[in-house]
Amino acid sequence: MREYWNPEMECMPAGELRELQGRSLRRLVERLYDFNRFYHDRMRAAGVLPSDIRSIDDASRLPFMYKEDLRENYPTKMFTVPNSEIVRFHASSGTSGKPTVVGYTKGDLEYWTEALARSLTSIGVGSDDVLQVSYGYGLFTGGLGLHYGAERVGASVVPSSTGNTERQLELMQDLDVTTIACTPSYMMHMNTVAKRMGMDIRRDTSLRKAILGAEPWTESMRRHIEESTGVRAYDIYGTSEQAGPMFSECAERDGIHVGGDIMMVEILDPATGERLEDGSEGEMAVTMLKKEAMPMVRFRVKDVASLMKGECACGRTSPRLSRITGRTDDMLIIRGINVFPSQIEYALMRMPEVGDQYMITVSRDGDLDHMTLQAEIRSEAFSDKVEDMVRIRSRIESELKKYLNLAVAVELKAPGELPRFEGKAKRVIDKRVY
Ligand code: DLL
Repeated sequence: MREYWNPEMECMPAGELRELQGRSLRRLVERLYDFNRFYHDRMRAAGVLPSDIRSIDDASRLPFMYKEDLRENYPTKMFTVPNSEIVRFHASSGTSGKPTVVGYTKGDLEYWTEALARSLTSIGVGSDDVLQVSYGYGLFTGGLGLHYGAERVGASVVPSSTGNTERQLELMQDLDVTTIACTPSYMMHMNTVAKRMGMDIRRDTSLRKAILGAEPWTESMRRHIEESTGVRAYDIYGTSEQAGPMFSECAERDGIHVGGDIMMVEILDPATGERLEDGSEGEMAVTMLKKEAMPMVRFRVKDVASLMKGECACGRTSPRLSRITGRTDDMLIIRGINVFPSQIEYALMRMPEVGDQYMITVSRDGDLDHMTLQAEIRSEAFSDKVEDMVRIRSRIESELKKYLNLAVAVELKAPGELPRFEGKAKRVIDKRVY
């Protein structure tokens, strides 16, 4: 079993890494300035030229990028390579009706897979392991990302994707799965279903490790999962704009190791955009140093975390990220699917029967997340006939399913029935306890 996948990069002295990052950043910025109208204009507006970027310390002179920029340039105007070089697309929820589309060149798939090979090796997953990938395959990056990373380290992959939990558990048992990759809530759900089937994951399977991410979770959830299933659980992080899942904790489980040659992380004061010191919590901005198709420079991820001080006992010198403790925007993650309240509003606004007032409640029933939407009906559309109301409700439910790719239970309300707000409207109640 290898200790490090890429010791040269993972254990590079800090000074050398900064130099490498500086060179990569300079190259990236030169390319963007010359070949992409968006970046060119942004840099000019900020009064910065590629020649101003001499080292990584100059990064703070570069303008930020936001998710809204991706939306405005939907679907591919941010791409900096010809279409012939794109070999894959993924997509994630946008803040309104359209998703964010991410394109990948062969080179992008390469650094993504490399990042995952490093992460899996650091967790101790290798050719003796059978890895069940229970993240969704498809437009979501979790399934295919873990899949190729696991193949790269020589693990045997069970590409079971999400759903059909009983069958997944049978496969886990029959194929001697040692490691699972899924969301923490799906891990808990699997355990509940296993119990229902008379199966004890600890006793009846070879599962010993779980690579969990794609949604917020906490140390108490980790303890709960470990105590109830006997696995050792590791945190893995990434976003589709970065490529997908990429960086994880190592066996020490003392922070998420970020491949500094691949991604530069800054922690910012969300209000001022000023860079904060290591150890302070703030909003992440990431610069993808190797990304080709759709570069990200100082992209405001909206996740809240800190960069950890000191070095990890595992010997890797790479920067370490704390757990993600929250977000600076209102994005919800429900069953691993990102949902912006603005998307719901956008979908509702297009339905003539629906009024202006709505309320979203998210709860956890057992281990699964549920979303309920209460929506006021316009007086013109309101009817005493139950069948009319049922028809409207089903239509709203199916429209929301189409927009969000998520089942939402809808409750119709009479005009004036929902609370009004004098100040800022509070339209989301999240009752989940992490
Ligand atoms: O969730 C990629 C991923 C797949 C990560 C599988 C890990 C495992 P998106 O759908 O773009 O990509 O969602 C990204 O999910 O900005 C965070 O808010 C949240 N998130 C991801 N990992 C974690 C984590 C994938 N370990 C958004 N802890 C991010 C907390 C996480 N939040």
